[in-house]
Amino acid sequence: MTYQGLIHRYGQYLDLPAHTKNISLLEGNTPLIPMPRLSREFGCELFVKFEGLNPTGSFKDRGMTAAISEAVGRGAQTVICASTGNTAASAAAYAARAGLRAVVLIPEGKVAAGKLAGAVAYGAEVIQIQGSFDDALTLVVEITQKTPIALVNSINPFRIEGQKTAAFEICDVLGGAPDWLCLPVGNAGNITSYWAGFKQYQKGLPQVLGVQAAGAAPLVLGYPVEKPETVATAIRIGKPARGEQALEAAHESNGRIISVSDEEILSAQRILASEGVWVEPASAAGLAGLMAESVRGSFDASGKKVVVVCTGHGLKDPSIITESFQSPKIIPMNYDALLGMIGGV
Ligand code: AN7
Repeated sequence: MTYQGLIHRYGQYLDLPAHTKNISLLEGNTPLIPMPRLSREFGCELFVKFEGLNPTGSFKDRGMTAAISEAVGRGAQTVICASTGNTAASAAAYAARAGLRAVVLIPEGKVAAGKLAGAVAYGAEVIQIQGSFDDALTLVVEITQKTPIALVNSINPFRIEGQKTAAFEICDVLGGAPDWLCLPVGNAGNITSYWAGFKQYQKGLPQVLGVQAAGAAPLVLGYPVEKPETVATAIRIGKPARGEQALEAAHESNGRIISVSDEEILSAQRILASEGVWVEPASAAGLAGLMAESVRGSFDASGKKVVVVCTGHGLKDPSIITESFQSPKIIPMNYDALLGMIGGV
């Protein structure tokens, strides 16, 4: 049978109410890409779970199919979220599919071009707030408590239900859980979901390495960050809604949550791209964390199965790349000029 999306594929494992009306863009079923060069370097079997290949270009679609399906089934007419960008684009697409109105709140000037364009293209009402993601989330929580507007941030438990499916897919492909799972941590919905998913599926448990950006690392510091800053705008979050659960996942799995610098994130982004996988900066944090840990000698990957979760596509944030190189050279339209430019072949 052809693939029919996550609720169809894994619905029996998802705690969704009976009124749920399946709204799907055939999300999920993303590839677990072997990375032979990185595997050799670390002496392990390293895979990238490339979540950038979801319908709107990020892992958020897994939770959004569930959240929107539940909301539309219960008769909601408007959904709202705060977002660093990917949630906004995903909510906009699934709301469009369901015929709902979507309102998305984003931090002014801090959302990557591909995400903002996505939200607009899918027809969401996009509002910038003069504040951070955390401020936007506070507003969204208040308005959904006082009005019938449905909240689709990952505080919504159905988002977590949907996002558990990534853990199921990894187990199904590998025939069990990997030894390590490395992933970025922002609002901490994803790490919470993976851990819940692995526990529920009972095909083994990975150790979890959660990775925050150094300028937005409340879970490493142990207190909220008032003014988070990082090149990885997706995880520019100072007060994660599911922070406690993220720490629990790290602790229970005998893993940890660490932080990496923006330079380490961008370097990991380049390394992934050099093996054919272009991800947005935040999505490279998992690999950056793995690299930082192995340089410190606190991570022995040898002989292990390691899954690095790459949460969003590189196309989401092209300016990170285009700002760092000069425009391609221009030549006259003739063969000699071309050969001259290419040089020795
Ligand atoms: C590419 O879109 O919070 O720890 O509003 O876009 O589950 O928050 C995005 C988060 C990692 C962190 N990678 O996941 C939003 C938003 C990418 C992301 C994360 C995000 P969580």
